[in-house]
Amino acid sequence: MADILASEQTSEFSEVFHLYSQNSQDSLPISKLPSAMKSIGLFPKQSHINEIVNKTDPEGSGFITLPDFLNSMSSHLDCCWANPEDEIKETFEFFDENDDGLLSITEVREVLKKTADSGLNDEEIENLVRKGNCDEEGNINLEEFKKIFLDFY
Ligand SMILES: [Ca+2]
Repeated sequence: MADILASEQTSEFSEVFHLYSQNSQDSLPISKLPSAMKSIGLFPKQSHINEIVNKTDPEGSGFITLPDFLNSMSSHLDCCWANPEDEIKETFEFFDENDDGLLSITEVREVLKKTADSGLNDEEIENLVRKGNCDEEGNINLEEFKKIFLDFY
């Protein structure tokens, strides 16, 4: 599938691959995969990551090779080559039950817990929540919510 990628994309993806694989030239640690994808404009959900890992690293080595990386990126362009902002707005509105355009910190925590199929623990959620600037009442608006969420992605 990599041959359907424009050569420009291929070189961009290779560059990112090498950037994130720093210590080992030929393989990218799976743990760096989300960051690598994010830096090429993909916003994969944890389920996408899992799918890639299952396909490319069935023996659980914890690494992904460059050809596998390129193949995975080309087959995932459709599903995650997207700006997640619309999805974030929808999520925000869904949890903003009283429609005042604000979410309480408690609500944000719930959102992160429910949407995070990444197994974030309480401490990680807490760190994400703290990144958003809330007002005196502890409410957070859509802009701040986006910041939290984009970091989370
Ligand atoms: Ca509200």
